[in-house]
Amino acid sequence: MLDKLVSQILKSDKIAIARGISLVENESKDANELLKALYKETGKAYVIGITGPPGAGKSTLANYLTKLLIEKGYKIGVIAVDPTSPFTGGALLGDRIRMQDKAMDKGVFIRSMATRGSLGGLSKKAKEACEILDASGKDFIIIETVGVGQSELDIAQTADTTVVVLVPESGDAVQAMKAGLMEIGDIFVINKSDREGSDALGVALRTMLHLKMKKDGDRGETPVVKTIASQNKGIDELYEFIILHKKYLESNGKLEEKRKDNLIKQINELVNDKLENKFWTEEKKSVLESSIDKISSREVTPYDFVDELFKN
Ligand SMILES: Nc1nc2c(ncn2[C@@H]2O[C@H](COP(=O)(O)OP(=O)(O)O)[C@@H](O)[C@H]2O)c(=O)[nH]1
Ligand SMILES: [Mg+2]
Repeated sequence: MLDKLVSQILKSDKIAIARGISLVENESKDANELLKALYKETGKAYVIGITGPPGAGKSTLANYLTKLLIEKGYKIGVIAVDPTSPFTGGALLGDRIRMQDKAMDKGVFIRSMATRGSLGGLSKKAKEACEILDASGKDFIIIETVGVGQSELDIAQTADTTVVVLVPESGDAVQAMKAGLMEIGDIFVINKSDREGSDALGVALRTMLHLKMKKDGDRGETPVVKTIASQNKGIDELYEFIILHKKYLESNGKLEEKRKDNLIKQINELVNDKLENKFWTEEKKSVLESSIDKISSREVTPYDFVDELFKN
């Protein structure tokens, strides 16, 4: 059964891709086997991360960027990791593309992943979904995440190019810096440029990015692009900057370096998961449960308790 799924995914069959991602999402036992079987075929897609505050226009931007990439003849996968998306009433990813042109729908696979369980788990699942899309032969994969929590920043960081979307009303650039977005952005987008305050945000952003450049050197000024995503404006320019960044990474071995760093992180996470699962046997869990009162009443210290757990 798995063999068939693998070969269908490699043929870019949509239903098979969807099933594969469901296996990953549901933490099915087959998911690991599937990922193992596909691994050799991964590493070919270029991953674009789009992150920023809720409502900034990430989905709208992703939609038009997808459209542009499809028009250029590329095969695209889109993963939207947005725990808030069903409730914000924002643009539903993919709807616009589907409505505009049925033919365009062919080269694109779009999937939303919502929070089921922990966000940390979601970041792992999103990366695994990415591997499935990669193996299926997509040229570009776009991952949309809300840039608010650490694990979402983690997802954005695994992208080859990370696009940070800000809007005039989402507070100033200082806010973005606090959220850790300044550090991870390879390209900054000021969306909703039809609204007041976009020039001021641009000035503040450039000042901060200038300081950042002094710190990390050789790439030059980080690009800032103004867009009006809802009117499909500025997307061409964004695309140009993505390609420029891609060429920059590819030309100096940085892409390979970045991906190797990410692999080390991924392996660390897998080891941690495995160790944790192995460690917390049912017996240990019940020992913890029955000891918590003693620890809470200061009869036993957490430190001695853990030492004791490791002895068994
Ligand atoms: N005025 C204006 N509205 C926009 C622009 N881009 C997106 N929007 C709207 O902002 C809302 C949120 O967009 P959405 O793409 O769902 O944001 P996300 O939460 O970041 O994915 C939607 O109603 C969009 O139509 C823009 O450039 N200008
Ligand atoms: Mg969205």
